Amino acid sequence: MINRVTQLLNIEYPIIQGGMAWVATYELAAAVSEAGGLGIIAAGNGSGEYLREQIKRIREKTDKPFGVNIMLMSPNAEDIVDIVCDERVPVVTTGAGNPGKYIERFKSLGIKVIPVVPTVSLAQRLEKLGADALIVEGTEAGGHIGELTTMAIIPQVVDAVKIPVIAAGGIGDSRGLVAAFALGAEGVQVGTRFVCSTEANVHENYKNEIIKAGDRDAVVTGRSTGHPVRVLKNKFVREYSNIEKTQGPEALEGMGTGRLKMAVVDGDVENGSVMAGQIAGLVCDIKSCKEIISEMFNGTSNVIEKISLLKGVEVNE
Ligand code: TUI
Repeated sequence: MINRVTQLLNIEYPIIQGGMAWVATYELAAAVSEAGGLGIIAAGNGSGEYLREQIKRIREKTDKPFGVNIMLMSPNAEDIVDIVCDERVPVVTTGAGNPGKYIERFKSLGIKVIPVVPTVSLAQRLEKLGADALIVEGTEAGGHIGELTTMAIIPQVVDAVKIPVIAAGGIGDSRGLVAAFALGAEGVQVGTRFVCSTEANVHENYKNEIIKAGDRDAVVTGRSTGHPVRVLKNKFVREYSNIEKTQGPEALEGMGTGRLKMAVVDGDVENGSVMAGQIAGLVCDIKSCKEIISEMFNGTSNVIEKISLLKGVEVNE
């Protein structure tokens, strides 16, 4: 399959793996890249040394292209940018902020830049500054989120920019893939579905929480702090939400620190933060990254056949 996204990234299928902190290690990223997508190592809140080691390991495992996600709210973001440049990582995705001031430096080194954006205005600003493509993420996604839904924001950004748009948020199977392309996207970013892959180095308790989740279990916390985060309901979410309601956002300061690692690495899914998107209710098994990708792309003809009655519909006036 050839389009602007596969050509830009030198990959077989226009699918990027989400840059999920603690989850997106070199093991998952290598598996996604080997399967023909673009695997992403999440720098998260980690140190520069951690990232160097991850880059070294993915290069030992695959010679396919990969990327690094820079979480711009991280206190280490500047160091991470230096390492990405020093290592000449092929692709950078960014999240949780505006990467404008770094774009020129990445581009001068031949590093492709794909920022995650939640709005039309940021999309237009970053196109002007030289972004190669945009990941436009709807509020259905897990983790730190914007307000607009994938269905509403994708076509608005597609109409506002010329560079390729990659849709994210709520995409986990062939139907989501076809829907994203129907909205004008030329690629998809998938997160939650890849957490439940055999290759994701994630505690089995975390994977099981996603498998068990129903349609209303992925809820938004911390709206009052200005940094809303989508997570699966648990004891921590109940305590956090109670404090948010009764004492206000100031009382939440520091309460989230270390919680994601607690869930992903230690498997404490009651006291930790189990970030996942609204698609969690749709994920009910663990598959290899290769199976996930091939089922998504092989399933598109069936979906397109089902919607083909829309072709040539005429409404008499
Ligand atoms: O970044 C994400 N998802 C994340 S980051 C993360 S780590 C974290 N943990 C606790 C609290 C907060 C963060 C967990 N999940 N997705 C990409 C994304 N980026 N979603 C929304 C945005 C975004 C928001 C505002 C991108 C740019 C932006 O710009 C604001 C500005 O400065 O113009």
